[in-house]
Amino acid sequence: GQSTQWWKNSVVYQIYPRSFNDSNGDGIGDLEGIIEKLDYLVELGIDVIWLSPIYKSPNDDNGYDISDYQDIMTEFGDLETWDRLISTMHEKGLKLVMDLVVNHTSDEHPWFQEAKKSKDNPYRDFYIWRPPNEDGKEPNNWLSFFSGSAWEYHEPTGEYFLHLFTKKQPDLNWENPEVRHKVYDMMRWWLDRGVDGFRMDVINLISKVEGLPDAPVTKPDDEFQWGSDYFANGPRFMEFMQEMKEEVLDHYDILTVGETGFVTPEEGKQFTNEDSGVLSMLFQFQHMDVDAQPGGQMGKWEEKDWKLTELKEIMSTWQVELFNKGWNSLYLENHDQPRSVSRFGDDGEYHDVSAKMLATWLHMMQGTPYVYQGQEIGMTNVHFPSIDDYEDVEIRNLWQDMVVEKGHDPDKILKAIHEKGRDNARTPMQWDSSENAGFTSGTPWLKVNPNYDQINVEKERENPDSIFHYYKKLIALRKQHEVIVNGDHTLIWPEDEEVYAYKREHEGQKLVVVTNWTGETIERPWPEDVNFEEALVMIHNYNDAPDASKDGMKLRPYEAVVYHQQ
Ligand code: TEU
Ligand code: CA
Repeated sequence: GQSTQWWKNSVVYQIYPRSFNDSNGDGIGDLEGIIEKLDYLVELGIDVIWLSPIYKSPNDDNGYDISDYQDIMTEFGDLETWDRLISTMHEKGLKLVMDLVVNHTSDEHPWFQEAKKSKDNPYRDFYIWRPPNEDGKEPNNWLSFFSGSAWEYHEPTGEYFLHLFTKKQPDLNWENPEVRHKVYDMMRWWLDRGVDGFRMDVINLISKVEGLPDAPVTKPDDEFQWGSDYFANGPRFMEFMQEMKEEVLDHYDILTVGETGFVTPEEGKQFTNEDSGVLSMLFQFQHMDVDAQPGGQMGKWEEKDWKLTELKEIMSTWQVELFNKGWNSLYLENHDQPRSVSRFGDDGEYHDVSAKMLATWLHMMQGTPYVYQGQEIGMTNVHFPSIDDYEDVEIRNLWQDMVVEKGHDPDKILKAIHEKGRDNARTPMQWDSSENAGFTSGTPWLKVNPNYDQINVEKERENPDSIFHYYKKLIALRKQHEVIVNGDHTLIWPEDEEVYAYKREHEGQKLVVVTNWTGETIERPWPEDVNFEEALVMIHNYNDAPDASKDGMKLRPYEAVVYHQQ
């Protein structure tokens, strides 16, 4: 390939367009709204924008159900606006990464519209169809990511089609070379239009195990079972990706990031390997599962007590395993995850320091950091009082399945939604303290978080000690110190359940990152191989100096400090 690996020095900002900025008062964010805010992102210092899907879509899953890959969602604008967006971005030195959703299409995509016409339609084999089983039921017992069976019966042709997500998101049949080549053509079309890379949605689900065997019964009371063994990292995944690489990726100097749940560091190393790999980097999910019960997608709704040492084990394994072999992406939030300050920090008393602590902890690691819109101002989870306030199809299906059909306690399910629901990340961006947080002059498609008068961009920009200005510093530091990009990674005090500390080293430069994950003041010895006289504070999340001496340090609630020694 001709990759210059520019993405190793980059920081990416994710925009969920529907919730970012509405330019015309219809309550829905749009491309024009993004153009209006580009200078804000330049000020923050990021290099790349990853845009969640903006293609034509009936919006069953907010754009992750695409009905035309080569046109823009009506609510978001049109291709002319998109051209203006990317050219304005390029003028300002920003790159654009688009979402590539090719495990499935919308059922309103012309391919599916054709496919469902008859069994011998030329497009039939673009999707995965099976006749009913012997009992006239679903072809297998697979559970959908979004509750219920992963199969939907199509009466007129007497067959079921597979949909790992909603029934309006039929899975494409990647075994069919025509499907693959249509996808590659479409990718080239966007790349030739100037796109700087792709974030590949659930890309490691594209190859399913032959015969689509029943999943093992792990929940005997449930009708459908979690089948990821048969659809994640499937037998032909690497082959398909190698083909995509040869036909498309290798011909452009781009960033590719695979959204790959269910991958281990070993697989991650293979997928992102500089010579034989197929992606610049990937999103692993092990750290996002640290507070979820095992057993697949539904596990996230069940609370789990977790220990800091578990997170250390996960993160340091990724850091160490991929060092000089592959490349990590670093994230704590995206449009599918709850807000990190609510989840891992403290969104009450210690809101500001804990948001800064988490940012420090993440941004000082090796990899490409991703900032999700609103993370840079410490946006929090939302606790809507009623299920009717929620829009997300995963949440709605969960409610239908658990409360309406199975009779579970609604309060318990609502609580789980407050903790983990995807709409936590999707409430409109909080720009200022005017009505609807300055997001729209109309009625927002999803309610704003009522704390917008406290937490918003305008306030954050005015206050030099804000989370926003802290993010700016962190992003700038990465550009100034090579050790942040290239240093190796060693855990300090791996058994510690309260303090997460690690060391980065590169060509005589040393960084020591010390973060307190509790709301208590705690004492620790001065880290062993750091010279107290020589160590300088590179960044620190309290306004006064850290309380440290040769003999030890006192860490206040959620305190984070980075020492630099050269
Ligand atoms: O998400 C894939 C995925 O696995 C999600 O179901 C994720 O685990 C979940 O949202 C967290 O519980 C991608 C997109 O990011 C998501 O928005 C889409 O709904 C999904 O694919 C289908 O395209
Ligand atoms: Ca709009």
